[in-house]
Amino acid sequence: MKETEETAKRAEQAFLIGVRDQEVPEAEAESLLRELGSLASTLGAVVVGSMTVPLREKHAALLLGSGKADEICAAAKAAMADSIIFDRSLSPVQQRNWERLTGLSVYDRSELIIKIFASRAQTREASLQVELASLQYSLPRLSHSYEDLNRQRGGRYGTKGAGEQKIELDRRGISDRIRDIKDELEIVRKSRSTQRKRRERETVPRAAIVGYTNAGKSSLLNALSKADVLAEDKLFATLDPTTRRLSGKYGDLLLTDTVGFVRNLPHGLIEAFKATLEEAAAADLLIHVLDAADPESEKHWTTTNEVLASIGADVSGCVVVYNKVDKLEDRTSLAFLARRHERVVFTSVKTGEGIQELREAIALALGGKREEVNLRIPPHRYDLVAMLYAQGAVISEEHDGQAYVIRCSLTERLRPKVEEFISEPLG
Ligand SMILES: Nc1nc2c(ncn2[C@@H]2O[C@H](COP(=O)(O)OP(=O)(O)O)[C@@H](O)[C@H]2O)c(=O)[nH]1
Ligand SMILES: [Mg+2]
Repeated sequence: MKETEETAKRAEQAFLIGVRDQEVPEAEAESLLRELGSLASTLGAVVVGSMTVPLREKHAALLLGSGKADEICAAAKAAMADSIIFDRSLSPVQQRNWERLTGLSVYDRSELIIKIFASRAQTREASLQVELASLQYSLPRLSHSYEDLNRQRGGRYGTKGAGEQKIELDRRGISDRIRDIKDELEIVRKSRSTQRKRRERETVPRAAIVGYTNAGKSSLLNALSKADVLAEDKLFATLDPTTRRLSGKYGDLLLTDTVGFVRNLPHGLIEAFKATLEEAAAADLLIHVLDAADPESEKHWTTTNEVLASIGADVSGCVVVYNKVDKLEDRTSLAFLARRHERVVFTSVKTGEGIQELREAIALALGGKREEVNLRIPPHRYDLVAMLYAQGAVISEEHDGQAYVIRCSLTERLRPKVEEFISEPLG
């Protein structure tokens, strides 16, 4: 029992296996492996080692030859790994064989992605999409592995309805479940407006960080909140773990890290991905992070915007961030990029360059959507005055004998709350 508790507290230690073959040359295999590492850390795992192996012919039992398999097994154990994650699809049989061989939890890229989606799904729709994807895409593997993970780690993963229940389902039960999910999805989609109403009640502006996995989204979120002492104290338990609250001269803001885009996302996962992204992407401001040193970043820019547009996100006025500029030997291309985007910041989390500029760009972009007004608030509604102060919206306060006369700067979110007390709009 004690041992289980300790395992549950410790982060999963993952050993990653990249695979190169005729279709995936060395350089691409390495970059896919880096992406896999970033995905693993998104799930909260710690990467304790990795290896890229050549695949000349596929072996039915273990994908790789038994000599390579033994080598991987030894390396993973030496690194004290709890799990081995393959960058290539494993069949259910191969997965089982690997687990028998190593005694560790073994899974592949697709399953890792589904686990991330499951852990990030905030809405009913997203949870359903993730469950649907997991049932359709790789059920035998998943059911087996969720069961395994739940046993090993006290049910930390897939706890949002995507995992546990379906283990008991037989094949017929599964197709029934798929039909039920599709029915429920229809209903949930129709009631989307309810979710939107809930969001409108939030008063703090929200910004979401989007972009490809490995661009540095989580690093930037950390860097931005670290520079802000207040942010640490304000890590409210009610916020989901990917959201931080920042404070600044323009008032508070919530900054959300989203599930990153993934290269070659399996088709069956696209809807689940969009649903997971949707809630965050409805933010007041999008911060689009790109890897300045990645030759593919131009392509990533286009794909990201296309997907965001398809889920109805507002990509206009977004803050574009080219991160990892420390990796560039030649910076001449940045001048071109600077002209190309309306709001662009060049950053390096590694050196700290541009982080302050980014904070200002975010504040400015959000501030641009503010409106200055005069309010006359009666004494019995002092709660509204207090709320405006809490939001950092108050510019000046006076009392004219009957009411509080407040000059303030309103966000789109705040406006409806105090609308009836607006006495005169200011220029
Ligand atoms: N050289 C360099 N590496 C960075 C920078 N920002 C992030 N990284 C690294 O890039 C990898 C991916 O970062 P992460 O924040 O996990 O990316 P995410 O997947 O977009 O959240 C990590 O190994 C980071 O340490 C940067 O500005 N410069
Ligand atoms: Mg991340």
